[in-house]
Amino acid sequence: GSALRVAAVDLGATSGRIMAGTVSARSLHLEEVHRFPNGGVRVRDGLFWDVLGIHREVLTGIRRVAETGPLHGIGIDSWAIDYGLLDRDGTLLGNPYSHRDARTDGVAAKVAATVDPARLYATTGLQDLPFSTLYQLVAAQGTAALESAEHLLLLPDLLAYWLTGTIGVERTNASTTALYDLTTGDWARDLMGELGLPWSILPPLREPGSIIGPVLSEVGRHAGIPKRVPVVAVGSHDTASAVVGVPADTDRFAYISSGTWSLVGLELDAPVLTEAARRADFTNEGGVDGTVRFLKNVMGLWVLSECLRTWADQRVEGTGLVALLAAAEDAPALRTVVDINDPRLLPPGDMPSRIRELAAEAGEPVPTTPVEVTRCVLDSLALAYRRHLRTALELAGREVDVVHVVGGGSQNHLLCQLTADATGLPVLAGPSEAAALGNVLVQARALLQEQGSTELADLAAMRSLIRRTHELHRFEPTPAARGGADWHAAERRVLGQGAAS
Ligand code: ADP
Ligand code: LRH
Repeated sequence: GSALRVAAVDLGATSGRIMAGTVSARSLHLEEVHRFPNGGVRVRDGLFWDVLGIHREVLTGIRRVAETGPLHGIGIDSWAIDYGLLDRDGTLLGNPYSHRDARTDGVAAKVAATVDPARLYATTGLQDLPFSTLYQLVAAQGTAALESAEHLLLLPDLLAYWLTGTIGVERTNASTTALYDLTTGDWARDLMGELGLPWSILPPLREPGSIIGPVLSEVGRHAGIPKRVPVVAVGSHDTASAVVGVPADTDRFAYISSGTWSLVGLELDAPVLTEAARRADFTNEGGVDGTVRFLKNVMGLWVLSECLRTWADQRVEGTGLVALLAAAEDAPALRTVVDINDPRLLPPGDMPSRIRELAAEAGEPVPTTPVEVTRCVLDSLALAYRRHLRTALELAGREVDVVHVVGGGSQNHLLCQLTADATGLPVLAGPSEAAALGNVLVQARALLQEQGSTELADLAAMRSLIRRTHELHRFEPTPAARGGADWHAAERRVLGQGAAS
């Protein structure tokens, strides 16, 4: 058949991008038509997303796709967990909070006093992130917004609602909220009821690959988007789309979805809900086609980008990303390692000072220069990947031959090499826009199915198409004989610091 051309809206916490994706049986092409910076906006003591600004940028991007060729579909994915509330008129009740906002401080402990953490894990299968949607709703109890709310929408669903007028929550993203029961495949209404939360605000679930509806004609007219273009539910959790976009040609692979967060784990057929998995605080998120994303959230390149922001604010010379990474390559390996998942690194702020504080506390050499801090962050990230990957394999009883690194961080060749060294496994890096590719492919399959075609039938077919059309970078572990560093000893240092996270 002829090529399909769709708009993939992929919203990261650091940047949002809109891509034109063109798909045929043998080709897959992604063109970035619009990119805009994203980040939290602090208002008095709250940290929010500028969701109207994001909506405007999304419309701009979709219009540009439409202006440069045919437009057969629109799909939206974004970071997980955060949400907006609508009142009974469908009006947004305030700005969505960022999960990095402090209002959830202490909430997890409060909930644990009511709901046994083992029961919570058995229901949700999730790592105990302090800022889950569940904890955010508990923090919001008693607020006018929550009391007036009729509908809770996750961010991609809110943006899709503004395009189509249709209310629903896509399943992969629902699975990240801790409001979802992965054993029943439905909202965890009992759990919410026990916590006094209004479960009636949870909308119907929708499947990745289903058609949400056409763009409303008045919306299209204002925004310059052609009439009746279908909005397709993709794996609307960006990590779900990124895992679709992992160009694996075997099932013996691990992945790191490397962006603002690093998501480190495996694709499985069934969740691992053992006591050992709970103690290791591992997540079972829902993937596309019924897969399970068994993974760990690692603090990610957020730490580095907050360092860069701090240095830029302080007008420190030579602190552009590319220059720093080049210099960090020559810095001594594993001089300073810290627990990169320390909760103090979660909120925005002066990250270099926090890294120095963690190093000093741990009795590690305190990094002073930006290059030393950068190297410490990258070494510590790779060390975390090493530990969590090994744990994932042990818990799932699996073995792998390769680690796929996708997302913006796959362009960080130093981090990719360190990841190969730390894990002792070859790393295949790329594509950097795996989430957008996953978004495009799930849309394409849905639209092809509408035409009665069975192309791109499964994840293997999608991945094979990516592999045939995208170049990957390979990194081999450095042998000890050629100066490979002692990752085992470094890991013992961090574990000695009490790293439990
Ligand atoms: P998100 O989707 O969470 O916004 P991305 O997947 O876009 O994040 O990844 C952003 C990160 O990718 C940046 O913080 C940066 O560290 C890294 N990155 C982006 N471009 C490059 C590059 N050219 N070289 C090295 N790292 C890069
Ligand atoms: C990555 C991500 C991750 C979530 C976090 C909130 O962008 O979606 O999978 O845990 O953001």
